[in-house]
Amino acid sequence: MTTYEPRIDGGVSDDERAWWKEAVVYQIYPRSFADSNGDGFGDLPGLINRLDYVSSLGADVIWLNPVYDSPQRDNGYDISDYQAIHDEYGTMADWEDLLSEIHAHDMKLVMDLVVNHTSIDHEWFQKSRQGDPEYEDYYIWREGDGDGPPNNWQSFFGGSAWTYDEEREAYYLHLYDTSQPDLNWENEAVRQDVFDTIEWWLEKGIDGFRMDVINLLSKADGLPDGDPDSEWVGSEHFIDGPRMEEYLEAMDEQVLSNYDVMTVGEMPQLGVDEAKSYTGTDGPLDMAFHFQHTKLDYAENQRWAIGEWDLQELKEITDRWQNGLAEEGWNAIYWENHDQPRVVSRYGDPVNYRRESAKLLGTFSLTLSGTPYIYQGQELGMTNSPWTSIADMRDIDAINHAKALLETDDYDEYTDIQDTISYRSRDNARTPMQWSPSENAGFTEGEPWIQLNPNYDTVNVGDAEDDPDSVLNYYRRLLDLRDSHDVLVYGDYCDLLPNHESVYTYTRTLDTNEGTERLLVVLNFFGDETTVEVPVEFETATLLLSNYDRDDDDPTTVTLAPYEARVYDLG
Ligand code: TEU
Ligand code: CA
Repeated sequence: MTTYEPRIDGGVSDDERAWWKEAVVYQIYPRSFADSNGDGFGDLPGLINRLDYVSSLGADVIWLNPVYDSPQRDNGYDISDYQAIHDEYGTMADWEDLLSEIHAHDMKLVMDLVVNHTSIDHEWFQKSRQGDPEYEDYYIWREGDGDGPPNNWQSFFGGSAWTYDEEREAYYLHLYDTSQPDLNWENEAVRQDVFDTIEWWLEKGIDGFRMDVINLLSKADGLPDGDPDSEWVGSEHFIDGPRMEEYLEAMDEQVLSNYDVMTVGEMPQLGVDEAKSYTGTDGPLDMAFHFQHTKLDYAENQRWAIGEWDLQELKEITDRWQNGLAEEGWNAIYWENHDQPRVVSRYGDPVNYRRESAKLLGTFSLTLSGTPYIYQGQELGMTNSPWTSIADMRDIDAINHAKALLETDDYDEYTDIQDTISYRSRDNARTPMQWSPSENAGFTEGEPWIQLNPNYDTVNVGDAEDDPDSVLNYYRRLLDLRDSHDVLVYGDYCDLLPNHESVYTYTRTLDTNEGTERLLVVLNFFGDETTVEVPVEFETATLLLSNYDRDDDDPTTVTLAPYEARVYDLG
């Protein structure tokens, strides 16, 4: 395990410093990372073989998506045993090897914690549905309202959030798939079991948790109907619910605070004020994922409708979060994860400027205030895949929504909805990691569980390693830059041109005992060349990094090529 050593004296107080603020996190979706035994399914031994690669990127922490025992209806977010490893991933001994290998590489391991719901296959649910007195209240069971479900809440994956169970003769609540019943956090025994599970993993020596939909744990008293017109019906009654603070504080006090670990909450519909109380000085969590910047390309607030995105809106959101958490709380910065389409295909140009726009978007993530997260393949500039038939898709969310759209009178066949579904499907993030141009991109020697992105012949680790100009090697420079500049971690953020339509430019500033450190970031978010006057005063300026070959140190009048990114040191 690494111990923290401050990189420069002064400026930042010891209280303010934390290893998880200085870390860059690399997210691994193990099912799609590396297959060691030819069954087409990524596994832990495969991942262990690739740790040199992850470490060569400069990552400090690995966040591993769920590898617990699961029927895999939602790829492991439906857990049937919290203390066992799913067969296809390997054994608990493999997992222990993984942990010690990660530590031997001087990195840390953050596990996924999915405790809003379990799988219906979990023993707790099996006993609960049978009415076992010890477990009958482990889930949220209700009588129907007449012939229908107890209320109008919707599942995030579509349809009612309630399913009738013949055995129990009652409805159970599931905010996600029908196979993912919500745990009843009101029941103290549930909380205790979850806290024990958390402790069990912490005792194994892990370094933290990413907490799945953690602001959904507390549901409003009486489970009232939700506004039928809202984006997610019922959400005002189950997001940031009345007992959230109490639950998380108990979790922190009883278990988390006894360990030096990091926690990041995944929080749908999170706003800055809530984030402040979850992650501020007295808050139970270190940081939280919000979703505001992942909705820029929604049309009319609808996930299954695609709209044009607007740089102005990205700036408003970013300014709100950067400034809002400047004094209290901490940001988690990301573009991609296993639920998001590939960012180059959303906010870049995957056809004409794939490399340039991938590097630009990376520059943005790695130069903001907050802990940056990189999702596997993002560092290669991986793109969305063509999904020409529903049969090729694996994501329960995309498949459900595709079927629901086809049941309406608006569409007849898949080709009518293909543009939307294939753009938004979470499968875009889940195609196998592209290691080489050889068969199946070097991911597996068998039949992959999901089709590969056909562009692996040109977008892959092997080719990127050999090319000094690759997206991969640019990401390495970005991580180096962050590692060698405290100002990128602790500096203040200031948006210099909040109203500019195509250029995003900001400074990061940090007072230290050795003077003021200041970096300037200038980003052209579009495919047209543009000249910008940057309103900044300085004595000396040095260009530290660009995604084009540049040797011009003047940051005041800058002509930027398509998707050009520059980072200057303002002395
Ligand atoms: O996702 C929760 C969730 O609802 C969002 O991530 C959602 O996908 C996003 O807002 C879309 O823009 C988590 C897991 O990350 C996901 O893989 C699981 O399916 C889900 O919880 C249920 O456990
Ligand atoms: Ca395998």
